Parts: sequence; structure tokens; C-alpha cells
Amino acid sequence: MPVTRGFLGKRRPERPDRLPPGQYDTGSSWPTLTAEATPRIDLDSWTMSVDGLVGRPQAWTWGEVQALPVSSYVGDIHCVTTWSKFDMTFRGVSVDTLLDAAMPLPEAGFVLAHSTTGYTTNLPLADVTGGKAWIVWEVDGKPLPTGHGGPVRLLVPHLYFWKSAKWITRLELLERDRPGFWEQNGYHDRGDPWLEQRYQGDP
Ligand SMILES: Nc1nc2c(c(=O)[nH]1)N[C@H]1C(S)=C(S)[C@@H](COP(=O)(O)O)O[C@H]1N2
Ligand SMILES: [Mo]
Repeated sequence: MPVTRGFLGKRRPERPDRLPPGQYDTGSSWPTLTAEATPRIDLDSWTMSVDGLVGRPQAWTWGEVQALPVSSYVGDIHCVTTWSKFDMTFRGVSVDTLLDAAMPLPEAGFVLAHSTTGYTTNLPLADVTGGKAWIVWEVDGKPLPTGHGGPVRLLVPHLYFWKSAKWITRLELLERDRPGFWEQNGYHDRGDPWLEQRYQGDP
């Protein structure tokens, strides 16, 4: 079979345009990264709350959250430990839907995401509004595995994956930025993978 060898000499990422600087394609594997013990969550008592600087604090049960309009993300995720994973499909509810119900006050500029375990991560409100963030319970057509944050995790795919708090239970709206778990331990405050905002001091 005739082959134009010159073009095959060097292995390149299939889609270099999709790989942020310093990242590699993890392919079919999906590493699990958890700072704390994996919790056991009882869906009968689980709630998703939005509170803090909002006009109408909200708390949805599992059944109530599932009755909200479904929204999906199809695309890539990027971990600060340098793996990226392409073409994932997550299904859940847009954070916009939750915030619309809770009606953030004008002075709310930041959000602190809380996990049932005590893990926290902070985000500017602008990074979880406008169709950029979800709470999700399904991945690639299956329930989100417990190790990956099931039953429900936050998904903020345009930022490094530590912002996507597993076992999410609460979004707290704040006037001022309040560093979360990794942000207190040396990670960048915002974490944009395209700007390589990995650690404090990075641009
Ligand atoms: N509750 C909780 N959420 C978390 C973490 C964690 O340790 N605890 N780790 C973060 C980090 S550093 C990453 S890279 C991703 C890992 O998600 P995964 O284990 O599903 O790949 O979850 C993020 N969310
Ligand atoms: Mo991470």
C-alpha cells in the first residue's frame, strides 16, 4: 500500500487545537482525583441549595432537581495534573436555571461551591452563568459514578477540573471572593487552562 511516509514521521496530537498548553490526551481512561474520602450519599436526604446573597434561597430535593429543564454539555475537560479528556457528554441542569430561581442580589459577585464532604472551590459568578456551568448526574449516558462525584457534581468545563466540585450540595453567593480548598493550598484563584493558570503566581 503506498504511503506518504513524510507525513507520518512525527506523532502529533490528533487535535492540537483542542489541547491547552502543557496538557496531554488521556484517551479512554478517566483518572479519579479526590482529596477526601469518597462519601456515601443518601438521595432521600440529599438537597441542592443556592443561598447567601440571593433574593430567594432555594433547596431542591433529588426529585425536584430532576424535574428542572435538562441541559447537556458535550466537550472536553482539563485537569491541572495535565490530563485532558475529549468528547464527554454530561447531562444535568444549567447553573443558570438554579440561579434564576434564587435571584442573586446585585452585590453578589462570587460563588463558593460546597461538597457534602466539606470540599469547597470558589468561582466568579461570571464563570458559572451564561451557559458555562452545570450540576450533572449523568456521564456518557450512565449515572455519574460515586468516585467521579455522583450522585451530583458541579461541572465547569472551561476551567481546570478542580473547580468542578464532586458531591455538590450547595452554591453560596458572596460579595467578595473567598478561596476554596485547593485555592488555599496554592492553586490559582481562577484556573483557566488556556492561560495555564495552574498555581498562585501564574498569569
Ligand atoms: N469534593 C471534591 N471535589 C473535587 C475534588 C476533590 O478532591 N473533592 N478534586 C477536584 C480535582 S483536583 C479534580 S482534577 C477533579 C477530579 O474529578 P474526577 O475524579 O472525576 O476526575 O475533581 C475536583 N473536584
Ligand atoms: Mo485536579
